[in-house]
Amino acid sequence: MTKTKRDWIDLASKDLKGRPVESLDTHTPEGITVKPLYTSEDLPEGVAAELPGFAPFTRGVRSTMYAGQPWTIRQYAGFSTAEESNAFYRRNLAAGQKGLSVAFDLATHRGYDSDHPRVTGDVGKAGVAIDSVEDMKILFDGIPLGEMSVSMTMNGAIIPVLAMFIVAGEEQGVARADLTGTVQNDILKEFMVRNTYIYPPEPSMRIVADIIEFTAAEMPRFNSISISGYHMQEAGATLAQELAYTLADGMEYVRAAQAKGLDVDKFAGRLSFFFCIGMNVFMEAAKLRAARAMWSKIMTDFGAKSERSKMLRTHCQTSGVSLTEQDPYNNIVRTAFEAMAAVLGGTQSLHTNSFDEAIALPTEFSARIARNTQLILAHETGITQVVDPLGGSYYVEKLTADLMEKAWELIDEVEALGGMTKAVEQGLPKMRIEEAAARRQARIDRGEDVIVGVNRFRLADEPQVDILDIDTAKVRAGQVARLNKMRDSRDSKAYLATIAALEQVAATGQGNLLAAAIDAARARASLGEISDAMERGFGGRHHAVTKVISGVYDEVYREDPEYKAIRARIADYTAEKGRAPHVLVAKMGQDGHDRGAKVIATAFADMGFKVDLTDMFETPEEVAIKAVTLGVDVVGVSSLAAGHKSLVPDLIARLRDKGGEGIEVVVGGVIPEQDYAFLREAGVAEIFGPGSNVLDSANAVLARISGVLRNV
Ligand code: MLC
Ligand code: 5AD
Repeated sequence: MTKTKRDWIDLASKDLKGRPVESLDTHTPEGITVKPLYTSEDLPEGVAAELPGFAPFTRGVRSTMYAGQPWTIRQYAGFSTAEESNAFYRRNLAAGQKGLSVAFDLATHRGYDSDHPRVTGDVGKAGVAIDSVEDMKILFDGIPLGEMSVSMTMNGAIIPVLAMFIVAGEEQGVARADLTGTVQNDILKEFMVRNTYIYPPEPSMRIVADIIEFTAAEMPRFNSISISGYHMQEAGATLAQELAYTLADGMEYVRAAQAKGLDVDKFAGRLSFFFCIGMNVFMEAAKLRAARAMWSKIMTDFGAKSERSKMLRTHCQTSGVSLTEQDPYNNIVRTAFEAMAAVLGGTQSLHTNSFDEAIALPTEFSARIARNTQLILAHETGITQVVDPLGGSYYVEKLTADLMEKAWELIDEVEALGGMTKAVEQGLPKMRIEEAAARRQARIDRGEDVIVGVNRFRLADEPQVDILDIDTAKVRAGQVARLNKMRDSRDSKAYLATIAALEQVAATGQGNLLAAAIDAARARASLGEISDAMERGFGGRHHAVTKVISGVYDEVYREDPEYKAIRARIADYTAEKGRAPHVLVAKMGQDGHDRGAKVIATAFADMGFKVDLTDMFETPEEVAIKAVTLGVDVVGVSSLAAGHKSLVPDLIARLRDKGGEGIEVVVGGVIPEQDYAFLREAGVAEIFGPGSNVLDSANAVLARISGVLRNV
């Protein structure tokens, strides 16, 4: 006799020895309840009839998907100089990589030439240093730009970088109409999470629209934007938030382009997307399916007629934040599962992270394993043979629908504020993501979210892995020499005229910024000079307001005995001294990753510390002045872009100069073990690497402060 759901519940209750079946339900951070069993009753209406290649594209944007053509293996990479990165790209392409994806250093991202005094610690560090067309030509030397599709992750300094790419193409003999690739050009999420903005939101949105306009008219094979949720998940967003805010950003860009009078079908087919793929395998695959269905509806509502305009084509990258410094070879396994989820979700292009990611940039060895993870998926697993293999899964179809529902709610909230530009100005999405990040950290610290090798199954002895270290001083010297040579040999009249014209386009709002910048790049204006011209035209750079949110950590931790104990210790300290222990959480250099700093600030404030946050992108000098003026006990530096070896000793020296020698300096973030001795030698009191428990860190900091005051 056919069994019913009722029969299953009875059987399960018996197996659970009387515990209700609902006790197996899990409640995800997205607000979705996941049940232990899904059946045909859970299948949303209409899904059985859906086919790939047709709107709403839930099952994939291509009719045959990987059976017809596999996804693009596109590894994000860049370090040191254009020469070194070029050689690295060529080796990778020879070994099976299919597309390029350029990582620029933070100086370039923020529109500074390598000789700018604010970027001494950043040149060539987290990506390749590019100052001019000359560098760009070297970067793609021997790589035919008419054939190889190139993605460039650039947002703040997108105008000079894309201009230089176009000129490098010209000088290779490739017309701009034949260039193929993608630029990230997604500024809204920079204001929300990634922080490599340069100008205020309004001129920044104009830049995006100008690029969409220019590429729609002149570069038919080029994707004008890569609307990115990746960094939201990295910053702690739930998958529903990542999905919703990414699509809401997309809607805002469509509006910006339409406001320029562009016909939606003329540009929408070259909008592309970028998502993060974390460890929740089925939820991640469902997220990509949901994203496609939602975008198809959104674009239909925007009046798109062409099917191509309604296709959400996406790149994916496995999650950096899911990787651990502890027992790092586990990261190979994590990345493989995440890559599989991306492929099950139907991505067009994929980057797989290297296992040493939580420690440093990939080495040749770790990059090989990361790439081979995709080659094995594509060639050995049989996963490419069938389109949307999860289609019709009761669970995945229901998750797809659940995620859509959650995401529509969040989109409605943003729309009610007047769209994403307004929502970003008011800080709503950023705040929601920071709350989610603090909750996640608290769940990890409490062991509710298990991370193998970190909060469970920890090794007694950690293996040391070889890491890539960049000599920034050497890279910088080479860059400065090349810049000087270019400045000395260029036609200064042409340079001045094109720069003045660009400034004029920026100031008046008349004309296309990219078109003007191409002329300047051709006349050998540097990246910094092009950025500065626009800055003058727009009337200045953007300064973000940093704020400590409170209460989130407390909400999760309130009843925790260890949390209560540290709160009590801080309360005692405060009563005894007549003031709370005071911490300045600092970000220095061009490192924009502020999730860690925000989580620490929130948690420490909830425990009873007095907490101040510096602005983003401070110099050591500025942080030292702030610390001394505020009279803090400790400066906590958060470093995720490898600048710690130059910035932290500099900070300690400046504190000493300014009478702040009693102020302790602690450092947290991506700090390789190899650097611990160096930092301690420089005077760092405590180091908290990735995976540090926040309560332990707080105890250590408090002990330091108490000790310091006893010594006085
Ligand atoms: C593909 N094609 C098919 C097919 N599959 N045709 C028929 N049948 C099939 N089964 C065709 C496509 O139509 C297309 O042509 C061509 O083949 C290429 O396929 P694609 O699917 O468009 O792939 P690709 O060129 O790789 O483009 C993928 C993309 C693009 C659209 C997602 O935007 C992209 O490459 N994005 C990468 C972004 C990236 O690397 N970002 C890194 C961020 S790192 P046609 O004519 O239709 O184009 C980062 C970290 C940080 O941000 O913070 O620093
Ligand atoms: N090379 C390779 N991967 C990089 N990432 C960032 N910079 C580089 C680079 N230069 C990766 C890391 C990080 C994510 C944002 O991108 O995985 O987590």
